[in-house]
Amino acid sequence: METIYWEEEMETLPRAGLESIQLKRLQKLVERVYNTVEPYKRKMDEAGVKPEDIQSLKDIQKLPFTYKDDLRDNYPFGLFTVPMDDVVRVHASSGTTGKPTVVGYTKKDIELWASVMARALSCAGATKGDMIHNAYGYGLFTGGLGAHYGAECLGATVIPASGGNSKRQITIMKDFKSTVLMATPSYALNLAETMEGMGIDPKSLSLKVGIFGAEPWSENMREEVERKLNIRAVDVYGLSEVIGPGVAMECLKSSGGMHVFEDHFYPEIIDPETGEVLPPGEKGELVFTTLTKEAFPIIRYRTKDISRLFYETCSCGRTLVRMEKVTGRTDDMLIIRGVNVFPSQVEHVLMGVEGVEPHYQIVVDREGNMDTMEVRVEVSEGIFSDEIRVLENLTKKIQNDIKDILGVTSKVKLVEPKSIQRSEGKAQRVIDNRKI
Ligand code: DLL
Repeated sequence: METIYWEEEMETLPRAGLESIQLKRLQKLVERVYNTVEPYKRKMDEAGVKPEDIQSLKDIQKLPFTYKDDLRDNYPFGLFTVPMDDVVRVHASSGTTGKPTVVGYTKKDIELWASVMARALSCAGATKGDMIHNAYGYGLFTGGLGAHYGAECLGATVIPASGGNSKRQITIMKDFKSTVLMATPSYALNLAETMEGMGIDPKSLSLKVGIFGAEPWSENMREEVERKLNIRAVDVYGLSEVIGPGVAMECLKSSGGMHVFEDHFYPEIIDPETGEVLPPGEKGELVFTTLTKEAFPIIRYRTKDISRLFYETCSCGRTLVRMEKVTGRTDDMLIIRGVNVFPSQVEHVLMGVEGVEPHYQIVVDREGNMDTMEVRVEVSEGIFSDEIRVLENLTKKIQNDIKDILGVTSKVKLVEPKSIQRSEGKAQRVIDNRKI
């Protein structure tokens, strides 16, 4: 397959050239933020760093981190660097824990966002000839509108489907001959299942590729979605605090990892405990600095997402650094009787077992002083009506696999097909009753 670039010059620049652009942009950004946003100035003064101290890219390490709490403390618009007259759009996170975090964009920011999303779409081989079915939710969530503007910028045709109303979505996908599907991976699965229920063979659709993100999904889940929808499935990463979708994107040739559009978003990997920057290839917390955003730039934002960075040139020709698939966050790690468990590890185990469906939930509770973990997973139709012995063996197998791979004892409950709530956006995989 031929590689398509949206901004070839930037994407294939030798690293020295790229780094010199990054440094110039960083210096300008720090100067502007220091002089326009009081909370940034205060934090820099406390750390004893001035804009002129940024003489090399490495000097970024002198700058203080920004946390989600900084956004909350300055709710709603306190970290914006331009007058509200210049802000043309705001988005916000759902704020399930505390106040929502609000982000803003100037006209130029919206253009930048559209262009990075167009670059992301190109990584997946999309062109102006494509019919892009956008099932990311439209609204305060950045997924829907972010993907939408990117598809338009590319010159493709976009179907603004949003989440929900799955049967109608499938009819539209079939009738309009959608070639690209954009959705959360859990909603893509929901669509695949609805399609099956409608008796529609995915091979009869025109879909070629799915661009899935906004939540963690394992390699096993990728295989499942690819098989069920008869497509290539690629990963897109982003977060509203940085811009929304379009921060990084997997290409069709990469043997793993998403290209970070680092001429705009400067990534670092740090040790989440000490804050020290880790060498390339080491696993840690992703930190981002936006180099070119106007209304809401952010410096050294602690994403809590766990990843690694690889600087080798990809076989697609892009010189942009790649970030490993995000499989967990520093704050979604469950500690079950002292053992660290990531929901993605449970997903990995489940997807490797024959007879179970990719619909599961992890319920954590406390009995006396003991943590308990119950994994509820749907079994396939055939298995559910099988003899009790078959079900018992399957339960034991899952329990043993979880114990072997994760090192934790869990209860396993096989549940009826279609009994776990389906996602129309980001799936809720964990119910932690200990926090209630
Ligand atoms: O989820 C932006 C987005 C929309 C990305 C559509 C991709 C597609 P937020 O709602 O601010 O923004 O959530 C950001 O979601 O810090 C990660 O924890 C998680 N996340 C996003 N993309 C991925 C991914 C959007 N590809 C938070 N893999 C991030 C794993 C992801 N986690």
